[in-house]
Amino acid sequence: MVSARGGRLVLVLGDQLTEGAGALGRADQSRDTVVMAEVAEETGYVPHHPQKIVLVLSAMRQFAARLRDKGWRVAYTRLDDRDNTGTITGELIRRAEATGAHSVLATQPGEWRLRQALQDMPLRISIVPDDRFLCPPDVFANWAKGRKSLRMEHFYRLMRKRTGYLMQGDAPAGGQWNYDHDNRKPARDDLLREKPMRHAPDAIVQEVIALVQRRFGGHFGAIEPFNHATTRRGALAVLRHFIAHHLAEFGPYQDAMLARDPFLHHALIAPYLNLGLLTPAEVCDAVQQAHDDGAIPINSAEGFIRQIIGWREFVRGIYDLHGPGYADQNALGHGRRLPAFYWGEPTKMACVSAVVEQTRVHAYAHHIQRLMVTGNLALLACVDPQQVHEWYLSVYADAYEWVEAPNTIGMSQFADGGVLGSKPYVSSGAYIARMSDYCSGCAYDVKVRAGTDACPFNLLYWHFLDRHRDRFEGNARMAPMYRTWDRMDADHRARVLADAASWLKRLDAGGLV
Ligand code: FAD
Ligand code: DLZ
Ligand code: SF4
Repeated sequence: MVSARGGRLVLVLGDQLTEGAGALGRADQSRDTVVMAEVAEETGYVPHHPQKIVLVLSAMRQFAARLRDKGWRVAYTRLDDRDNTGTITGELIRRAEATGAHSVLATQPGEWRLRQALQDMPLRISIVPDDRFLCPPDVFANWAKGRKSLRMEHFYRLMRKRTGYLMQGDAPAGGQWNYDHDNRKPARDDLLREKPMRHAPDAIVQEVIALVQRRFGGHFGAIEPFNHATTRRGALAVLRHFIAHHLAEFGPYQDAMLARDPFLHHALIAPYLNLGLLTPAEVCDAVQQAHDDGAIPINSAEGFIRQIIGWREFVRGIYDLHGPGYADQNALGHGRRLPAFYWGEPTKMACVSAVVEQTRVHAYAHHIQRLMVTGNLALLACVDPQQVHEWYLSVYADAYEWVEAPNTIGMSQFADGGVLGSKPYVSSGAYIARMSDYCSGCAYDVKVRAGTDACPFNLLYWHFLDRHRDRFEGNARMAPMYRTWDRMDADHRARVLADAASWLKRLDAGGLV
């Protein structure tokens, strides 16, 4: 393919599938060539869940077809093309030689790894900001400058004022910034709860499923049934479905967990936001509109908008601000191997088993399942945070390092030493018992606090606090837990610690725990 005279290569990565944004928004259709490439380096930096690979490659192929229909010249490399160099930069160099293009226009990649690779490439490159985010990096950096600690809640208020979502003049709609106290209800099984939309794989998706089956069939995770949208039209339909059927109940039930309903009232849009098939602005506009129309109570509208303009933008800001190496941190010095049950081996813990199984089948778990079940257990069991990070980056359809690492390394594992959260998210089994129906089907007893029947979360919780006493005792939010522990009978405390140690020993020996 020969580029028009003076034309550039315009790089579109697999998670930059947004028309009119970043480099695409600045490209010249009459002269430039869009470069998209399925490459081994991207499909192989972690053992991605097969559904995630199918999703990304299918969405890339659908997007390239749409660009061509709209008159763009697209140089597209398929994973099994014979001359595929295996890397994004290799493909850019190859396309530059083939087309005679002298320079590359790119949107800043999400990951530091690729940002570095593009800078090191022997081609002239111009990198423009990723303007799909609502908070430009300099605004985040200015907000963070001089602050002793970075807390999402403070950043979120700035974002409410900047964007105007759910604002009445300078005041928050309804009089409060945050309605979380209305939002902690456990859920019940409900056959009438609307189920997720179905997305029948079209010819493009079926072809990619066959490719992924051949090349990545051995990875953890079921390939089929594959039920993700792969086009913008499909992603918009998921957003509309969520707003029509689930948003009103999103707030109250966002922390609830049910063994037989992995999705409850969650939006299921993170894969599409992260690929670029939806933008955060249009998602929030739609939620604001639904609230203005009177269909959505403020606690649900606020709870949802906070996730997008608060948490999502906040973790992006933290990742950008920290620089490369965010995921390498290990502030608590944890080193245990990630237990085999994270990869589907059996466990007696009903909660962990249910979350891992739905992850295998759907490449999905909602926030509280990630944070308070699998994340909580890994932290309590002192698992090496890099192995935890690799797991989360692999197994979810929405996982990209810029969003996954702050959530895992920071929020979930406290491995950044408290940059992202003021205290570690650890809990005993009581929290899981309150928010889910897992415990009724478990071999362990959540009410038992010591002995072989005791819920491991109960044992490990105190073991963790005891082990990290020096670090956390002085933390105002943790001090009450140490007071509770200290008030317990000394024999009981010794027994809990011994039982936790023997549970961990059985775990390390590969026993069924
Ligand atoms: P909903 O619960 O319906 O929430 C709506 C939207 O808000 C999400 O689609 C997402 O875009 C945004 N959101 C909510 N919470 C967060 C958050 N903490 N950080 C960023 N965005 C948020 N999210 C990812 O997109 N990719 C990841 O790789 C990822 N890894 C995570 C790892 C751990 C250990 C934890 C605790 C959380 C992680 N999250 C990640 C955040 C959250 O779990 C997912 O965004 C959410 O479960 C996606 O499902 P949903 O679309 O149904 O979200
Ligand atoms: C996740 C992913 C996968 C599995 N494959 C590709 C690919 O073949 N080509 C591509 O351009 N992007 C892919 N991606 C998304 C990238 O890994 C993503 O762009 C970087 O992690 C930066 O966020
Ligand atoms: Fe999980 Fe403990 Fe409940 Fe079992 S008893 S499901 S391990 S919280």
